[in-house]
Formats: sequence, C-alpha cells, structure tokens
Amino acid sequence: MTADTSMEQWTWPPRYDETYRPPEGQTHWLPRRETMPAEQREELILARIRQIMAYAWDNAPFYRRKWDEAGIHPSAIRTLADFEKVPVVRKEELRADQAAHEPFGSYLCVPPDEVKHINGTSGTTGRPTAFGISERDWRSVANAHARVMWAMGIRSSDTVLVASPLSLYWGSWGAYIGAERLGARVFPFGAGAPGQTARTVRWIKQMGVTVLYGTPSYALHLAEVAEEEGIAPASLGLRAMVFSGEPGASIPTIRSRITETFQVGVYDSGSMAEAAPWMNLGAAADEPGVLCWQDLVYTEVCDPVSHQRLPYGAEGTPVYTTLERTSQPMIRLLSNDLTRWEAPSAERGRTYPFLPRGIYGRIDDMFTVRGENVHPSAIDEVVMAAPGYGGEHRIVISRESAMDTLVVQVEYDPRQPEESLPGWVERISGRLRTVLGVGARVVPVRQHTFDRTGFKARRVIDNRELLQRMVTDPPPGSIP
Ligand code: 8LQ
Repeated sequence: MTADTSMEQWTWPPRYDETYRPPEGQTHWLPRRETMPAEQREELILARIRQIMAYAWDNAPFYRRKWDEAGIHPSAIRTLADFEKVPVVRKEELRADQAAHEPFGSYLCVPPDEVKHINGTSGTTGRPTAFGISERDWRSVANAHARVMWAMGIRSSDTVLVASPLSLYWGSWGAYIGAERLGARVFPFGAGAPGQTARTVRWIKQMGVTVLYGTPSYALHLAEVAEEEGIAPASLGLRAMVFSGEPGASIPTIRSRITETFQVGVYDSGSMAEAAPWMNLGAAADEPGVLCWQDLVYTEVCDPVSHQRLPYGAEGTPVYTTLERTSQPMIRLLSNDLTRWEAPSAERGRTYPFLPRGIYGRIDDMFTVRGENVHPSAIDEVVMAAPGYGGEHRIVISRESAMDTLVVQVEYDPRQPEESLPGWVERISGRLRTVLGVGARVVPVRQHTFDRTGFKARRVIDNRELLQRMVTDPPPGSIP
C-alpha cells in the first residue's frame, strides 16, 4: 500500500483517521483535497482509477468479463481520455448479474463474510438490487458524507433529523452516518408511516432539530401538515435542509418556496445509491447547484449515446466511478440522468466541476409532445411558482386522434375566490407555453385531490401507452 502524501488521507484501500475533525471555524474538512488545482487532482484520480481497475480485474468476474469483451485491459488506461473508452455499466446489468450470482453479484470484490451492511433498491419495478457493503466502505461513506455536510455548514452543535425511510434506502443511512461522523446529534426519524408527518412536526420542535434531511417533496408536505396543525413552518427552528433523491433543491422556484416557507438554507445533494458516497454531488453553499467532489466519486458528464465525456458547458448524462469503494466498486456507472456542467473555479471555494441546476431530470422521464422534449421538472417549476398553488399537481399525457396532449391538473389554494380561477388558469397555461414551447391544458382541482408523498414524488401519468395497448391488444369482444 502506498500512501500519496499530496492529498490528505488518500490511500488505497481507503483508511480514514476516525479521530480527525477540523476546528469548528475551518471552512474545509480536508483543505488540500478540496482546493488544489483541478489538473493536479486529476493526475491523482487517474492513478487511483488504474489501481481500482486492476483491483476489479483481479477480484470481480463481472468486470473482467465485461472489459475482456470490449478488448480493454486495465494496464491500457494511461490517461483520463483512455478511461472514456471503458464501457459503461447499466443498472440492468447489475440486476442480471445478481440474479445469476446471488446474493451480491460477481462484482462483489470482497469475501461475502466481509459484507457487514445490506441496503438495496426499493424494487418497485423488477428485481431489486442488493448493496453489500463492507465495514471499510461503510466508514469511507461516513467520512465522505461528514466532509460534504461540513461544507454545508453542519457542525457538532446541530441536531440532524433523517426524514426519509430508514429501510432499504441508502439515502437515509448515508445521511445518518455522515452526520454522526461529523459529531452532530442524529435523530433517525424516518418517513412514510401513517400519521408520521404530524409527529415529525412535533418532534422537530421538542428536540430542537436544526437540520432536516429528506426530499424536496417531503419538505413541501411537511409545511402543509405543520400549517394544518396550526404551527408556522418558519417557527419550527430549522436552520438548514439537506435534500437528495429527486430534482427540486436546485430548481429556483421550488427552492425559494422551501426557503421562504421554512426560512432555512437549502442544500442539494445526491447521485445514485449504487455509487455511494452519493453526496459526491453535494452543495457547499446555500445556493442552487452541486459540486462534483471528484476525489470521492469521479463524475464524467457524458454524451448519452457514445458515453464519451463532454466538454464543460455541455448538457449530458452523469457517469460515476467510485474511488473509495472496495466491496462493490462502480466503474463508469451510467445514470441516465440529465445535467449541465461547468468547469471548476477557485471562486466557488472548492476546485470541483459544478452542476448549476443540479440534476434536473432523467432521460427516460422526458417525454415528447408535438415534437418538443419536455422535462417534468420544468412543469413542476412553473406550477409550483404560481401564487395560489394548492400543494400538488399531476401531469397527464394522452393521445387524442393521433395528437399527444398535455394536461396539467393543478390543485388550487381554497383561499382563492372561485371567480378568479379562469384568470389563474390562463396565467399558468401562458407561462407553460413560454417555458415548454408547447401548449398545455391546465385543469384546476380542489386541494388534497392528490396523495402527498413522504418520499420521491411521482407526478407523471402517461395515458398514451394505455391507449396504445387498447389499439394493439383490444379487450375480448370489442369491435375492431
Ligand atoms: N436523484 C437523486 N438525487 C437527486 C438530486 N439531488 N436531484 C435530482 N435527482 C436526484 C441515495 C441518494 O439520496 C441518491 C438517490 O436517491 O439514490 P437512488 O434511490 O438510487 O435514486 C437515484 C436517482 O434519484 C438518480 O438517478 C436521480 O434520478 C434521482
């Protein structure tokens, strides 16, 4: 094992000094790693990538098979440009490999008895994927998340409440162990059980919680419930909210709705559970956007088809390579998310690439209406900014005589007089037309028509598929 002394605590395999914590007033947890010239860091990252590829080649039949088929040997990777030729890993491949090599897949690089923690995907569609995490990796994630949360201004004097499900979801556990490593007081509250949100409101007040971790949808739901309980959200005493899991925290209108309602600082974070430490995309300031903490997980924003790295300024899909994972390392994991990246700039206080609007959608969530590509988050952005928005909405895509139509059902605040609704609808549709480039029919609906979520929101209903199935596969007895 060779320790490279030019970055702090940078060894392979990773080993962190668990007693280390910077003085409270220090801005950076590991100042050199965070502020060194990006090109110098990239040299060290390249060396690490070579080590990890050799390690995966020796220990993971999954990677050896994959790279063999592509005619790539780790020793051939001499530059970061060479690395772009390494084929990406898709989530489906991981799932299939686990089905064939239960329980953790042939990309598990440690003996199975070294797996000390299990998490997994929620598996709402298809076979879930298990994350087998060694103790070493668990500690690496804790140290990495502590570092990113430190950059968010979280300190040992904070009480951090985890308000997302404490089950399979890596998000909750990663936030929990990061806050714990940082020395904060942690409160694993969870979310999603009946009546739990009203209890969250009370516990936040009683325990003097200062930081909440969850999803942006959950924060909006929490605000509604607090108001129903007669408690002003801004009086809860929270000072920061850390979000991950879905777009929102870097979308200006959703973000300002949350900051104004709770009077808090908002911090975006999150990439993919498989690529933990997922706070590798994490904000370091109370402003929209996230930094790519390249020495934790090397992120390339790539062309969605060729999977080659795109120049700064371009929009593409993030591809992740974990640099500190030994149990199930991810080497060029394809996210299929969408983002735009900017070059590192010392002015941001850390020399990492920057995603000014965070991750704003998934390629497979994007739909096309009359030739225009539409991201659901662009619709969320418009309707949530509308004064008189009632708290939820649904996006329905359907097909009327071979034309796709977009209907947005928007709950309205009952304090709005009924006679003002036509004008309200008109303003939202006008704004949608400007932002999306296509018209949408806006339908006002009563508040609380739609379910609230304690987790990630699902607002798009695509009726076109249903229609298509009825055409191609008509029910028995129907007249063709
Ligand atoms: N996704 C995750 N974080 C996001 C963000 N900040 N902005 C926009 N979309 C985001 C465990 C972490 O919290 C990350 C996580 O949610 O992991 P999952 O459950 O594996 O889900 C990953 C997907 O959530 C990403 O591909 C994004 O589409 C979204």
